[in-house]
Amino acid sequence: MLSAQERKELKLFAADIRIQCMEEFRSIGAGHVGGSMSMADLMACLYGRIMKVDSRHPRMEDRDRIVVSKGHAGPAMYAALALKGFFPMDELKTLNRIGTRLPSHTDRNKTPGVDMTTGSLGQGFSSGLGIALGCKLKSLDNYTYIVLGDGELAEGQVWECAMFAPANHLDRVIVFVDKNGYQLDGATDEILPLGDVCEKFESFGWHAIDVADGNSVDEICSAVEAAKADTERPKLIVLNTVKGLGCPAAFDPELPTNHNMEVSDRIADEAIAALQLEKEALL
Ligand SMILES: Cc1ncc(C[n+]2csc(CCOP(=O)(O)OP(=O)(O)O)c2C)c(N)n1
Repeated sequence: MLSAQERKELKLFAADIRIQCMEEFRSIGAGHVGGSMSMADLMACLYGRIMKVDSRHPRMEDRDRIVVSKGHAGPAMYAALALKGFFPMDELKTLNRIGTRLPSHTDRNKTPGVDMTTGSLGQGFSSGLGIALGCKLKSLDNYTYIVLGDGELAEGQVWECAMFAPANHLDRVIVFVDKNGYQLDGATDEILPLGDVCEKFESFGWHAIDVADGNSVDEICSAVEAAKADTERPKLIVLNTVKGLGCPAAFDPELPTNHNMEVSDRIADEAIAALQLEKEALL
């Protein structure tokens, strides 16, 4: 359970991640707002409390590994990494520009703190399990965290992974599904209904946990604690989140989708002002 101080710090961190995401998008005029903003609280919990990582030694051998398989949400990961000192804050404004270390989709060869190159949906899950298997074979004392989107679950590869992890006793794997209900151009359940994701993974041999409010730092941290208490099975945590949370323009009924949207100065300023108010209310 989080203390009041810990809760406040994680919420402030999440608000800062969202603010920096908006600055990144503003710098290039557009971006994957929806899926970056929906997982900002998860990034805050992982980098603010859960993960064993060191900005001075991003390749430390026994660090926890993280694969953001929904690689288009790289901007949220970059914001967390910059705020934690993995690279200078100024660099956030180079998002997706020629020569940048911050491409729109995460790249392990470019960005300090990024463990796997992703973007082709489904593949990060396989890579993450391969990393976890490697860590297990080396007897490293660490966890591998993998982040999937709910639309990503439509990839056939995901279900190969669902079989692979329990069969290989990957008990130090925690997979999050950022279940924000939407994918690129519509509602996930209209495009390919998922059914009961927890029940499906349980039937494959996973320990699955459904988190009602996946944007709550308390609920995210409690779910990870509960997951770690099971030392036998791989874990899946479904986070019911809101796509675009923190960017009012993402909810404009005229906007066909907030998956990848234009971000003007007006849109960025409006979001940042609201997020600053949210921070002030916490202080
Ligand atoms: C294999 C593959 N097919 C299609 C795409 C194009 N694509 C990029 S993001 C996206 C939707 C992803 O939806 P979801 O996983 O729910 O992500 P989120 O809503 O969290 O951003 C699609 C289809 C891709 N990146 N990879």
